Amino acid sequence: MPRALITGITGQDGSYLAELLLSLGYEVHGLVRRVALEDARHRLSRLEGIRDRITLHSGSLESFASLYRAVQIIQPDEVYHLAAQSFVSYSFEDSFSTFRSNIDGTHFVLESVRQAAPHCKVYFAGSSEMFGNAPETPQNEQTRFCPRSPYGISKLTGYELSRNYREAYGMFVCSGILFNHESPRRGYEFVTRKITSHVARIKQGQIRDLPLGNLEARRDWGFAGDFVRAMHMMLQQPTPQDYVVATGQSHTVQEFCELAFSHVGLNWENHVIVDPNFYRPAEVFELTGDSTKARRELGWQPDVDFAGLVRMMVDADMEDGLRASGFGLRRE
Ligand code: G4F
Repeated sequence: MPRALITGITGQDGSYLAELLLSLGYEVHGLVRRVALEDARHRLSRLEGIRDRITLHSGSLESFASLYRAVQIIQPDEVYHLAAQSFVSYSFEDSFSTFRSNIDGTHFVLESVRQAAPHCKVYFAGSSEMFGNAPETPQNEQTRFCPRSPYGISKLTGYELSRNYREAYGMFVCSGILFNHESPRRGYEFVTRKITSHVARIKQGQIRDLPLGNLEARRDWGFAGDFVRAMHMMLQQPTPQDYVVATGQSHTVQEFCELAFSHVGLNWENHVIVDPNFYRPAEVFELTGDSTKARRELGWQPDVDFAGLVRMMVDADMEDGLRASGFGLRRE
């Protein structure tokens, strides 16, 4: 039975990936912060359905010793390094801690594997934010990186570290350059979940408005459940390589709003307020991915399209709202 260690297992991607690996017969281990183990109800909520089938280990991206210990004890065949400070806006507020978690954390994971389990394969979660304001659209593996945030810089450094460990030590390390991927498990700070959770609360009469920043920003949004399949596929290839993973279709924040509001019979223009507080010091205006290589070499393709994703997220937030207010329970 293959053994996998997932850092960031409590997050959106970590939870989908853990479910996928379990379904493929893996023994799944996750690295979580000690506080998460102490507050399991909230912090492990995404793992609810699989909690008794995975093994959690306490550790932190800030501690080489804890990562090394976990890798040495588990002796994984595959490590998926997903843990990070992943909110771009916050990286402008505290670039120092973003660099510590995302750069040192990645370095610690790579070095732990090199020392304690050198034959283990490693997946590094790169990001389309590394492209920033790229000189071409769509972006592929050859496009020049031009990050526009401390987060993008930190991910680019992690990507270069991964490449260097692959070349210098012959390790099997792949970076996935994933474009935006969303789901009902997305954190509320990201624009898609912010929109769908507000739409549900507006529809259910709890609030009136949705304050947003740049409505013109354009992103290539896919479904996280589709994207974690690509992570696993990369580590099953004969040689380690980096891949862009994206739907190839991009939409503006405004288009996301239009679709989300209209799905529940509302007009977005009656509720969305542009609030300059949500603008970023430096914006990435457009990201659209060209995942030809992943489609050709991995045989990967997404199942959920943009409209399906928006509907899935709004429906889940509507259901959550009804359940919280008791309507859902009464209806059952
Ligand atoms: O949802 P976002 O915060 O995601 P962003 O910055 O594109 O980054 C996400 O995707 C990356 C690529 O996969 C990941 F690496 C990263 O970790 C994260 O998951 O913002 C999307 C766009 C931005 O252009 C932002 O300026 O939406 C715009 N936006 C407009 N109003 C807003 C808001 N973003 C947020 N979070 N909140 C707003 O009110």
